[in-house]
Amino acid sequence: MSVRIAIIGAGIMGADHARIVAEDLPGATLQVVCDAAPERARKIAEEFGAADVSIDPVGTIGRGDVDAILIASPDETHAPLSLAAIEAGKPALCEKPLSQSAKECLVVIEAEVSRGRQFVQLGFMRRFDPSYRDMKAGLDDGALGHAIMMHNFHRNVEAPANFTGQMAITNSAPHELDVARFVLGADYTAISVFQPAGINASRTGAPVFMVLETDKGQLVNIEINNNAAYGYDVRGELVGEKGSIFLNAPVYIRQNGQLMAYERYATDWRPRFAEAYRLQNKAFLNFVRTGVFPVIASDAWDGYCASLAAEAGVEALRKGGRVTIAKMDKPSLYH
Ligand code: ISE
Repeated sequence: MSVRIAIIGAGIMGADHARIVAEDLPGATLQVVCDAAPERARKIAEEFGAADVSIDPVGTIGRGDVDAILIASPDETHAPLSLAAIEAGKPALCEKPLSQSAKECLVVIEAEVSRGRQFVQLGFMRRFDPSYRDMKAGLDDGALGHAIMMHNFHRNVEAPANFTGQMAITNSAPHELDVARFVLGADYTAISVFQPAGINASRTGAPVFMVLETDKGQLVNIEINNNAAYGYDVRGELVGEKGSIFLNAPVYIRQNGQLMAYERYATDWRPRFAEAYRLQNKAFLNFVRTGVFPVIASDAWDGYCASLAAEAGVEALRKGGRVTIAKMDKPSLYH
């Protein structure tokens, strides 16, 4: 029987997930599209053939004709709706971040622990991206030797109007905070955050530069530049004692003209990570079917670790200097 999925939130990511479920996920049905704005829900539902629409997220989660939830509503609703899914006993794929507060992530963790199973898969889709996957495999097979540094660049064309300065750390950087921790198999112990001199730091999407230290002694740097102007550009390099691995973005053509060769950048993250989203959602469908949590996916514990590092980053930005990161002991539910 087809798995009936409800999508909560019909914004950019909700629409993209609706497309994937409707067109690229055999065995899943787009059952309900729910959004606070009914016309937005209706538009996406009509475009991708959903059976119904709603403006009530918790009511949608509880419906008898819904088997699994995809949460793509604004950041501050992620944890409360994840809790509602756990309460209803339904698996949820929740967009990142799980919460902007590590304390709130712990509430989700406690809810899963008290039920003795995992329900929430987190949408840190880069773990499914083939370039990060191969980077991790290159490290794990020993070819690089011990990993010592990881460089990360995350650039958007233009920050959305609702983006505050801090959101570079709490909304954009969690991708790198999660994927670097995943690739290195390490945890963060401290973070320092810098901004270039002479910029208006409160400006929407002002650049931020972070340096993290891990419990294996590695250094991880992350540049977030949400107003890079020229294109969506995510780069990374993992440096080991015996070599290094660069990420390549999928680029299918190189154009020549006017004595120049050039490649096109995407306008945002969806084309760059299209395959990662597809594989992530496929893994979620398998999780719903089998109850076995996907080995490489992020879970509520990973969401907590990313939020803890982001919170420390916000503090480091505010007061300057280095902030240590101390996490709780990991409950045995999470591997
Ligand atoms: C956004 O929320 C995302 O999730 C994108 O993947 C990222 O590139 C962007 O910077 C974030 O703000």
